[in-house]
Amino acid sequence: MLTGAGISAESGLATFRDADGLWEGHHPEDVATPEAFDADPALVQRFYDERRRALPRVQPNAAHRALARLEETLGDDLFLVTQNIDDLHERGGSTRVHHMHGSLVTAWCVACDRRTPWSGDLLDQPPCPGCGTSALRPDVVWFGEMPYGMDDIHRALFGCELFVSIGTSGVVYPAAGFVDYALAGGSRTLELNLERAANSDFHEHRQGPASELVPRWVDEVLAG
Ligand code: BJW
Repeated sequence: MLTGAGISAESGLATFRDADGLWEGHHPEDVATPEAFDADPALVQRFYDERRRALPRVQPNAAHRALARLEETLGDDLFLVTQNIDDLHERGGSTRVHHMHGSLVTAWCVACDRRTPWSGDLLDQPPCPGCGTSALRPDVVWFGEMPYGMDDIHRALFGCELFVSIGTSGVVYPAAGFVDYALAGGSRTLELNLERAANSDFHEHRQGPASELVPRWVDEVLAG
């Protein structure tokens, strides 16, 4: 199971590429690359500080909660990987979430490589609780960087019974290639999205808002 920004849209978090999305006010290459961070760390820290500050103001929606219900029944048989850096899956009740693009609620010290739970700003260059240097950056994966946990993800994907993609545009790799990887392993594939994604080789598409599609689909699965 792969989720993207669309699953959090109805909670009030902007997607990236939709009209009024996060990129509307920013060029991706100005805020989501290591080069951008080197060139203008304050701009990049502000972009992520604002998004971190927004988290307490939003709540998980019915789609997040439905996936938590599914996990209660399936346990380790559900492998949930999200591209989202928000914490709405966890706050919706999911306990086994793989954040392949990192997380807003941890900070990464590039000096000592320690990751620390974080809820405040990073713009003012706070010291790392581990080594005391001011080398904290958002613990997120930018373009050109290696997403987290790829070995585990590939192991879970290949040969899985069903691969479900929820609310992602299918333009950012490697996540956009997961459907092909699952298909190569013989899996059935399903897309739940407001609009068909760019990588639309799924066996089945259901079109609509995640807060409606996901609970309905989870009910079907749980009913057997
Ligand atoms: C709803 C809804 C509702 C709305 N209900 N649905 C060619 C081939 C392969 C790779 C590349 C390539 N060219 C370049 C690359 C590499 C690059 C890449 O993919 N670039 C593309 C732009 C072409 N990828 C990388 O660099 C990745 N690393 C990598 O490949 O490492 C390998 C490597 C490394 C080094 C050397 C050599 C190899 C890293 C990618 C990191 C992406 N990072 C970001 C930022 C993370 C931090 C942050 O959040 O700021 O991740 S970019 C941004 O896009 C973010 C997202 O997770 C990601 C995906 O976005 P998502 O979730 O799909 O959102 P949207 O807005 O695009 O779509 C929203 C969807 O929701 C839409 O479909 C709507 O319809 C839907 N929706 N409302 C249901 N209510």
